[in-house]
Amino acid sequence: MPTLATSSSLLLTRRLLAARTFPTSSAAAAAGYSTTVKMARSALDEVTDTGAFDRSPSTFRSSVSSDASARFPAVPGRYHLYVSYACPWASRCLAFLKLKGLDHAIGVTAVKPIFERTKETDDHLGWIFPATADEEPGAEPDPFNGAKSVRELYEIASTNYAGKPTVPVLWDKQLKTVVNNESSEIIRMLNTEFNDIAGNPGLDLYPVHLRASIDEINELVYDAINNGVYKCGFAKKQGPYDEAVTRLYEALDKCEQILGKQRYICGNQLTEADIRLFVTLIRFDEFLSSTSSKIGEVCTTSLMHVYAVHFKCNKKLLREHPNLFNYTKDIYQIPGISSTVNMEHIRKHYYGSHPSINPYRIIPVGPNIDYNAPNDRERFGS
Ligand SMILES: N[C@@H](CCC(=O)N[C@@H](CS)C(=O)NCC(=O)O)C(=O)O
Repeated sequence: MPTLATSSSLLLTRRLLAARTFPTSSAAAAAGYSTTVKMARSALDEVTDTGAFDRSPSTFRSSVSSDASARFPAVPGRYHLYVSYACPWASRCLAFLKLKGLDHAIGVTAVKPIFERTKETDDHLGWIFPATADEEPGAEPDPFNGAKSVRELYEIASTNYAGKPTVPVLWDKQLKTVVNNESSEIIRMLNTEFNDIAGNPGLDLYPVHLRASIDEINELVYDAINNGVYKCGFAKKQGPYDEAVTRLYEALDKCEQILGKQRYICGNQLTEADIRLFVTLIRFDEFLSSTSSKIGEVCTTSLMHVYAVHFKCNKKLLREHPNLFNYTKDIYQIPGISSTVNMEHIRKHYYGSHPSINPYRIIPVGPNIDYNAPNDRERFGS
């Protein structure tokens, strides 16, 4: 059994070997991007010959900095976040925007939830902007580039982009390019680099004294839970599914145990590790609650249980883990967080965008869970 460190370095080596080059646009070159990326067209294509899902690394990895002389200085109004409300990775960025009080400084545009053809000239399916603001509640046309798809944004940033056009995208309106499309890095920038303009600059979700513990939990949670549910759902052979589902439930059991002793996953203080865990947990079982279609607006309710059903993570439901279940409610009830959870988009996306998993796009019914219901987490103090 390889150690965590060994398995991640093996993964890194494999990914570096798989990398190849693509030409960058002048904007991207001016922004100083590396030209080496691994190509892939959609997450459903990222399955190896063994039948296992193998996520490719994000491509754009520059940073916004609090230093005014930096290439990407943290100034209000310059950056925009393109998201899907369905996407857990994008949702963690939305949660940081809310918690840090940055929604006045960084705008958000959400795509439509169901993948569509992004071009008439090929069959790529991906994220699409609606043509008008009333086409799909919560989704809006691209206000800055008039792009039809997220793929078009990547093509503005990099000519002939053939990688996976993912969300979230942290977009620089001034240089018309993607600053960063890796949520784990975007949340760190939101945590520290915008403090001069943040409504809540004192909140540090990656505090120095907890970093070792946060890093350790993140490694477990990313591999076994956040990405683990995708490894279950996208596996094309029984063996990789069995392996992923075993690791997933071992990790959930570990988190369940930890949360029996303390309010949050790294102690009695909310950290980024909680947000990273929450975005997967909230997509696990079905859900019934008021949700928002756009940050701040409340709209309809819906039922779903995406990972338990669609991704075959059904050994045990979230609500059968009392600590994890109450913890999910606790995080959901933090002011601002529920407005980042749009169950209608989540449900439509997963059941509607993966034809090889759910060819008829049937949305299963489920029992109702109200994540606004009381929880028992204050027993660890507030
Ligand atoms: N590592 C990236 C992953 C982003 C990602 O995979 N996003 C998905 C949505 S949940 C996506 O945009 N997929 C597009 C596709 O599969 O074509 C991050 O954390 O930002």
